Amino acid sequence: MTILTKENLKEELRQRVRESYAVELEDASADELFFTLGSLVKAIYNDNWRETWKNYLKEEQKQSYYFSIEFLPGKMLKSNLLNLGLLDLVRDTLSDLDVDLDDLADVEKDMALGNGGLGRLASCFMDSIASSGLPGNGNGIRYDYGLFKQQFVDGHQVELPDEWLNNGNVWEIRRPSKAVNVHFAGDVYLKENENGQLKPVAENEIILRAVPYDTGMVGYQNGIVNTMRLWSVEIPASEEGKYKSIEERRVYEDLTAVLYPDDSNERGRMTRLIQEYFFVSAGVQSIVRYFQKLNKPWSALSEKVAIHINDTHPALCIPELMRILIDENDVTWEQAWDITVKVMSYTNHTILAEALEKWPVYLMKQIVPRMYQIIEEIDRRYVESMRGIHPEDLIQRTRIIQGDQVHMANLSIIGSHSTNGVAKLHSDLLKSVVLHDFYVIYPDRFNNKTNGIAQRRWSQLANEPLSNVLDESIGQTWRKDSSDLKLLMNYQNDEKVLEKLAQAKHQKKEELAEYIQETTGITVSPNAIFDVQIKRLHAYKRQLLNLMHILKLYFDLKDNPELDIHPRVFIFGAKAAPSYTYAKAIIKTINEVANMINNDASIQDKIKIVFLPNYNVSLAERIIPAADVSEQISLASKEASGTSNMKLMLNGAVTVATLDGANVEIRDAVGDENICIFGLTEEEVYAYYENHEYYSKQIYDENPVIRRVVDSFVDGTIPNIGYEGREIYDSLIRYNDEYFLLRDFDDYCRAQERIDTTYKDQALWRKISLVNIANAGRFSSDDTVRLYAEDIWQIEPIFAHTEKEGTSNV
Ligand code: CR6
Repeated sequence: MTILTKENLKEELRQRVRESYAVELEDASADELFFTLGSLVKAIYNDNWRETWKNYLKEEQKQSYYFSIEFLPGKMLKSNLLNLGLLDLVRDTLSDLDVDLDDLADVEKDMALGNGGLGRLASCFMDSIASSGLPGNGNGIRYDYGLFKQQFVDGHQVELPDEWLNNGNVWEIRRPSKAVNVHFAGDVYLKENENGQLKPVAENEIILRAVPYDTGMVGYQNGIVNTMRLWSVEIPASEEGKYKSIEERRVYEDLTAVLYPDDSNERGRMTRLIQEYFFVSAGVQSIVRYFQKLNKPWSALSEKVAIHINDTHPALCIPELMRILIDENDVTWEQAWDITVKVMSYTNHTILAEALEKWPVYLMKQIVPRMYQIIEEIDRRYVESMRGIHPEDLIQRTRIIQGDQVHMANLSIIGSHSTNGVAKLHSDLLKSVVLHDFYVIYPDRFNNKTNGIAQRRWSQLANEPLSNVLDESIGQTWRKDSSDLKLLMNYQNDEKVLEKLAQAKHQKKEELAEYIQETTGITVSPNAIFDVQIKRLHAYKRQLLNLMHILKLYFDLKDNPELDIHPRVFIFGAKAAPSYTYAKAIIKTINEVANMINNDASIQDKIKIVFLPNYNVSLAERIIPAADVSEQISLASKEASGTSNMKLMLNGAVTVATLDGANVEIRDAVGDENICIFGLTEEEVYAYYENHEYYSKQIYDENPVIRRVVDSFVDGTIPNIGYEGREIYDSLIRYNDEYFLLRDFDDYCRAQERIDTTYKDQALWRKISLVNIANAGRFSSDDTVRLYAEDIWQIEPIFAHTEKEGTSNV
């Protein structure tokens, strides 16, 4: 073991490049260098990884397992280096070799095994759990293809496969010795065994092998390395003979090929259910196997293990643990149920009814017959236990099996000891509206855990200029403890610090402007306001409201070219689900409006629109540090939390927001004068629902500005759109504007005017921006996971190695 220096780092790299690729360091390609460096970094933390899990075992530490069908870590090289305390050393060493670390880091493909906020949150949690020294692990699926790559062809979204594994994945370790079998389908019936117990007997099952691929989750300079375990499917050797054709085999081999297969057809839905049971069963089996090593009675399981169900996709954890306990280990139903409820906890991430998962009974019976039998029994006992305590209609509304559907949220709540929402408002809405029935039954199970972000990635990695200014002004403690960002409040009136912050922002805007030029050919000025909306494309998030305001501005400028507005670049990043035609129509329309306005010389560059394709974690890292304005404009009550709002705030963007999701808490953190709030409140939205008094057509008829904007979608103003414009028009007028865009439009435009006026007063703007950075600390996922650990999982930080031991040895 030697202490790492530039010299021996170079030597290590030289040796490894020779061994792996038979070239000299100086001749290695970027790919070769990346993989060499990656494997060296892994070798550096492997000792700590082994130590960490051995310690857990030795100390019999209670561990939590975060089951999530999505993880979105993005690129890992720089974050691992940062967390190991090696970023500067490696950067300097490479620079001696004329290699730029950032170029090398770009070689890594984003690990994009998620759709959006939910998956990214899971990865922020992984980072924070390790960084807080908490014994917690991830459990998910190793998809061969990540979220599709988005391209625009003639303004339309086109989806291309994301072949992220093509060149291999340097971070993962395949562990065939830890593989387990997962059983699907077949006929399952109960038969008495020699001891008089009823046990399931299965015939004609399909057995698949789940092979884990482990990735180290490196804690921030604390010597802790936890595990994210992702499962991949294989055909077990014993089953080889069963498949008659390659096609038949292929169906099962492809099970973990893609993330979220299209669920609009039968085949897709089926695959999705198989995926859910696959990673749940494999994960729970491996946890139980670990527990058995401890030689404890089953009653101790909840003292050693906490399983978290991230949204309902892993809800089968509940019947699966029951199955293992009662079928395989002879635990009584009553005891098994008591253990299961203590072990499980659940997070709800949405109030949108269409996103609450339900499975048809016939499909469950077919694919996971034993799970279905156990769910039936859970349901039967639930109904029985509630009779006489609660009214029958309440029981019927909350039971798991209703008609021909299995309600996964109901299963998750009934089978766990904790249900939480992801922001204060969201958790309140769960209690008062969406899950009110359950709140009546289990008031003590409900709690809130406001989301957070891995602040190190979104400040130290993504925004070095800002980080340097922070170091110079408030010292370095914020790097470990983001609540120290508060110290920046002392510099609200310090011209020097304000100026340096502005320069840092300008530098990131220049970099983004360059990237925009390279990737889209659009020239934008870093002196313009960079106004950013980055998130999945969904009607409730109201990218269309943003576009409508842009069109209004455009018409204002056409009417009055001298209109004094500060130049603005509206930047979008958003993917639409492949089958979501309305969202795709909005993408096409934004792209066509962009073409129209960007090429209209009479606008004199006062407005530019840039829709950057393929929004992902890496692109977010470019955009967020350069943003002046953060658009968080969902209809109040619809966005459970949002997390880009937190990342943008941390980088000094000023938020234009409805009082939705975590925006409410951002407002509380910075005060009304440092955020631009507009629009209906959640109470007002619900009042409309109750009174049925919303008529978008009336607003349209009475408001000429709105009429002009809405008409432009269908009257030929915007070139090259056809049915897309009609679809948008119809959604607003014919179908009565489900997300109240017309109602919020005027207020939104006023908010945008406030942004314009404030930006022109640079002294004021800079101060507001500073206040946002200074108050972002409370949205650190370090704090969020600590609360999960204390309130829900009941796990404790382990004794961490000292910094030296943990980070700088090879
Ligand atoms: N789409 C919420 O909509 C929240 C994340 C993470 C979402 C979003 O507001 O910030 O989860 N919900 O909690 C789901 O995925 C179901 C999301 O990402």
